[in-house]
Amino acid sequence: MKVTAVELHLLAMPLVRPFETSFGRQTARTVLLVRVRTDVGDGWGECVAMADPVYSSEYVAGAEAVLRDYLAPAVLHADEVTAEGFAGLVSFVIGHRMAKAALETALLDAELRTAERSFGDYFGAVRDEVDCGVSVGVAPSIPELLDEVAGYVDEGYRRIKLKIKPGWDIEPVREVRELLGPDALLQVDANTAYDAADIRHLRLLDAYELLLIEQPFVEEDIATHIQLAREIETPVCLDESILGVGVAVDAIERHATSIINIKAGRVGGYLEAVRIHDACAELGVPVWCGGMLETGVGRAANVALAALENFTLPGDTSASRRYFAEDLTEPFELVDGRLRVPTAPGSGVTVREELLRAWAVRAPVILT
Ligand code: OSB
Ligand code: MG
Repeated sequence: MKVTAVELHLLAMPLVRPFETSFGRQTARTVLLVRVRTDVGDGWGECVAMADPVYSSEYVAGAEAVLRDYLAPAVLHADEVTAEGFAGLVSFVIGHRMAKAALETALLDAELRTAERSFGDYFGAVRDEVDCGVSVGVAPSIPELLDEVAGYVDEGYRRIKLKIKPGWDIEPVREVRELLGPDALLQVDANTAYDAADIRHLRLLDAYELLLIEQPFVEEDIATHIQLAREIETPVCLDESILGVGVAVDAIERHATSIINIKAGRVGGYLEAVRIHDACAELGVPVWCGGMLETGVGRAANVALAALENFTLPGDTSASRRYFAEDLTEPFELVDGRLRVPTAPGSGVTVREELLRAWAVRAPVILT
């Protein structure tokens, strides 16, 4: 197809409750959306970069600059563009995976809408609904944490993930395990807040039958994850470290991780995400779908990805209302702890253009 325009939409959407992690506290989601206009139709992609470079080095203003100055011109100057050819077209740009993922997804959406094929069908989905978990931020106090968790349990979430950091780890885990009972699925995510000196302390988590501990150490430090995995019974799961299929296979083979969190944005797009899924399946390593507080645009694609065979653990694919009072698309609603995989062409969801305007931080940048 021929790309005729790339639009960059910048929105601010209030979160229904603040989300606090070891790297900071967010009260709103700054969302960068990409729309491609092509000779066969339009497509949307959501950039998962956050407002500040605190989860990874990418951030919204940086992603916007790379899209505007490098990625959009590359697709606008090409005579023929396909989602599958996109990575090759922009391989001269190092990194900036979240920016690349957003544009690749928009291209794929345009392509599949034209072909009348859904993301799920294209990725290789084997189920029509996916088990959902919920990621629970650091709370102001233990009673408030227990209240929040109890609310999610009532809503039907099939797995709870607690954000942890030094000073907020063993006690909240102990209390939540007591609230949930021994059989409930419970895991923790440290977002790189610990270092090798904390290994003895982290071993205290073994008392609580956790599904996994996610990314305790900085993203480039595979060695300390290997050391922890040797010394702890709780499975170690990498998030931030996994930037592509090569790193994933390497980390698995070196026993740094035995479960992988797949986020398409972090690895450069859904095509790479599927490759990681396939490689993990071959190695017998289960995966689950991570989240980045996406709107319905990104959530639709995540849910389709989570419907692949080897996504055997519930994902951070929560319902729209866990994040936003009103979603940018038709809302994703939990039924019996699951979300339905969209079946309409492309992402299967429709952007509500009046909300796009209502929540805009500035007029869209239109590149031609
Ligand atoms: O580490 O998984 C993470 C949100 C923003 C950035 C990083 C992470 C998260 C979450 C929330 O844990 C996942 C979600 O509900 O979208
Ligand atoms: Mg994480």
